[in-house]
Amino acid sequence: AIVPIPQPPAHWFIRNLPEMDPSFPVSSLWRLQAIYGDIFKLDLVNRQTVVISSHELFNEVMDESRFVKSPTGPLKELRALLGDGLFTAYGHEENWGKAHRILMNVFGPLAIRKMLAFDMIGLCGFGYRFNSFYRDEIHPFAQQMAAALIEAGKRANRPSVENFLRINSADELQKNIHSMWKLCDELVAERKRNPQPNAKDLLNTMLDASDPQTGEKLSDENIRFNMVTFLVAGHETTSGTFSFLFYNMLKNPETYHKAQQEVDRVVGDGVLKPEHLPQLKYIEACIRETLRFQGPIGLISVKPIVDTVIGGKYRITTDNVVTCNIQGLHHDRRVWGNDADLFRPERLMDGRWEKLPPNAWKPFGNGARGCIGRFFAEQEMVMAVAMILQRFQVSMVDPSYDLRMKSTLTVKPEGFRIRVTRRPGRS
Ligand code: MNH
Repeated sequence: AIVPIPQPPAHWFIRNLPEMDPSFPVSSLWRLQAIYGDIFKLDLVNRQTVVISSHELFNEVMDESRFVKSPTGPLKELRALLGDGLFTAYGHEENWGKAHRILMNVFGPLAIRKMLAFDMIGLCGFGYRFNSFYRDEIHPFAQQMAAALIEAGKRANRPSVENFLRINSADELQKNIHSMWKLCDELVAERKRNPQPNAKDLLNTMLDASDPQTGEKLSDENIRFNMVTFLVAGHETTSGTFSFLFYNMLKNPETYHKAQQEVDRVVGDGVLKPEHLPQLKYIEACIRETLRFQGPIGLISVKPIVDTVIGGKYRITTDNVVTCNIQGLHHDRRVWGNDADLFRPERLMDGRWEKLPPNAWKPFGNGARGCIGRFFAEQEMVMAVAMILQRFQVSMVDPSYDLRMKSTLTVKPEGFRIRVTRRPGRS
C-alpha cells in the first residue's frame, strides 16, 4: 500500500522554504533527516523535492534505467555560468553526449607528472598557471568563482521575489560570470594563436577532437562552458577534500602516523614516482574514508523517468526531484555498522572495499553522470598527500578545534587552520 511521505508543515505562500538555510542548504537536509527520517518531502515553491537518506532508497534511485540526473536548484542557477557544460547539462542535451564521448577517455591518463588543486587542473587541463603559491592574493578567477557559487546556492533557496529584488547581487553575479568567461576565452584564443601540438590536454582535445558518434566538434561556446566547469569542479571539490582529510587525520593521529609511515616505507626520501601510487594503499583508504565521512558534495538530484514507487510504498512522480542526501547514505548504520560516525580508513582496505554493497559509497555521484574527473582527482590527492607527509609535519593551530562546516555550494570546514613545518632531516 502507498503511504504518504512525511513533510514539515508548509506555510502559506513560502511553503517549506523557511526550512532551508540559503547559506548552507544541505545542512538543512541533515537537520530535517534527524526529525523526519530516511524520506521526507519539501515544497520549495518552484520545485517539489523528496529527500532520501538511506542506502536502501539510494540503491533504488541510482538505477539509471529508472532515474536520471536532474539539474535543479543550485545546478539550475549555475547554468548562468556553466551553460550546457557537462556538470549542468540536461541529459537530453546533445552537447552533453558530445562532450562526454570526447572527454571521457582523456581524463584518465591526463598527465599529472610535473602541483593547490586549482593550479593542477589549470596546468594539466589548459596549460595555464594560476600560480597561487606565488601571489599574496587569491587569483581573481578563484574569487569570482567562490562568489558565484555562493550566490547560486542562495538563489536556489530564496523566494523568487527576493531574487528579483536583489538587483545588486544579480549584477555582481553577471560581472563575475563575464570575467570568468573572459579568462577562458583568452586561453582558447591564445592556444589557437600558439598551437601546442604535443600537449595532450583537455583544451587540445576539446579544440581538435570530433565526436565518434556524430563526427561533430564542440562549439566554442560549449568549450568555454566546459573549461569553466572543469575549473569550478576541479577546484572546490578537491581542495575541500584535502581540508577534511587533514582534519580527520589530525583528529585521529594514529591514522596520520600510519600514513606517514607508509610514505616513508614506499617512497623514502626520494622523489615520488607514478609507480609508487598503487602501493600507497593506506593513503588511498584515508582519502576514500574522508570522502565517505564527509565529502565536498552533499547531495545529488535525480528524477524518475516515469511515475514510480520507491521503498515499496512511496510514490514518486515525474514532477518530483529526488534529492539524495549523501551524508545520510554514508552514515547509514545498516551498511557501515555502529561505528559509522568514526573515521576508520581500515574499513575500506584489504578486500573490504570490494565487498561493499552496490551504491553504498557515492561521493563521486552515479553512472554516466558521475564524476568525469574522478581518476584525475584520486591520483592528484594521493600524490599531494604523499608529498606533504613525506616532507612536512602538519599540526592543528588550535588542537581543541572541532569540525564546523560551511558551504560555498560545496561543503568545507570552516575556520580550520593547520601549521606546516619541515620534517627534520628532509630536504
Ligand atoms: Mn566531479 C560530476 C564529485 C573532482 C569534473 N563530481 C561530479 C558529481 C560528483 C562529483 C558527486 C556528480 C554531480 C551530480 O550528480 O550532479 N568531483 C567530485 C569529487 C571530486 C571531484 C568528490 C574530488 C574529490 N570533478 C572533479 C575534478 C573534475 C571534475 C577534478 C575536473 C577536472 N565532476 C566533474 C564533471 C562532472 C562531475 C565535469 C559532470 C559529469 C557529467 O555529468 O557528465
